[in-house]
Amino acid sequence: MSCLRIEVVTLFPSMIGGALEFGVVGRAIERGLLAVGTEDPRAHTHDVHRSVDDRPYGGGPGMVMKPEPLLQAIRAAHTRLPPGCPRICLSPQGAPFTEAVARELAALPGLLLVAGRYEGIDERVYELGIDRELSVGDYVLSGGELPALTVIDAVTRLLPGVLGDERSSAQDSFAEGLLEGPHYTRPEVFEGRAVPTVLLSGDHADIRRWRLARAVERTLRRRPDLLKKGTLAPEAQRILDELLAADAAGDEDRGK
Ligand code: 21W
Repeated sequence: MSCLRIEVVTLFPSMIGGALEFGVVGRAIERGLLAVGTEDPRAHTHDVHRSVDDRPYGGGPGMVMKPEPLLQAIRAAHTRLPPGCPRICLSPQGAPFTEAVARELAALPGLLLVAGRYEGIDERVYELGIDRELSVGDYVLSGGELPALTVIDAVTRLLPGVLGDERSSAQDSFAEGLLEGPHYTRPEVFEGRAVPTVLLSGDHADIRRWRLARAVERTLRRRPDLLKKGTLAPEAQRILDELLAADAAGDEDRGK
């Protein structure tokens, strides 16, 4: 049984610890599949005020994380990991964090995640103590802790033994690269809305085809960007072609 070790450098260690008690990640830790530690840069300050930030050279609004305590915290945390583990800073300037990146990280024995606060981090910390930068999306957050937790969550789900066989193999290859279609459970009619009858039919081939069609349709309407890579399974591509042909016919009828 392999175990992934993650160290998080953060000014708010309890924000990390508190979020890891629940659900899939909490169970992975209980079962020894994941271990998470934290390191607080404030523990590496020596002045009376325990300062971790300072004013930006060149002026401007906000504060910048000072290099000394942050780099010392990174080095202290890195020594608790197997040799060669990547030091990753969560940063709005980072490369996009994707499922492909999560798979890459889940194959490693350890990760060091650096969560920043304030307007930014002194550039020399990146030069001396960071191997790679990741962003979780194009919006402004107040710090790197929620992105660090996002990475931990996505990576943990990919560790062997964390999800049951059922859920890990459930995503069948036909539906790869697609959004999921709708889900239903009891009752059969809820506030006048019935469950689609195909799901009650017991015809598993029919159900699978219907689910794939709903997944393709939803992806086309909500996330057409996901379909521009030409990586659909042949059966999914055929459904997409039919939907696009139907859309084109509809446009024609409306005189477009
Ligand atoms: C955000 C620090 C923005 C500095 C416009 C208006 C880590 C993050 C973070 C943060 C700025 C990630 C500004 C997506 C994120 C993170 C803190 C720049 C402030 N710009 N992924 N105000 N979004 N954010 N200046 O924010 O540390 S990964």
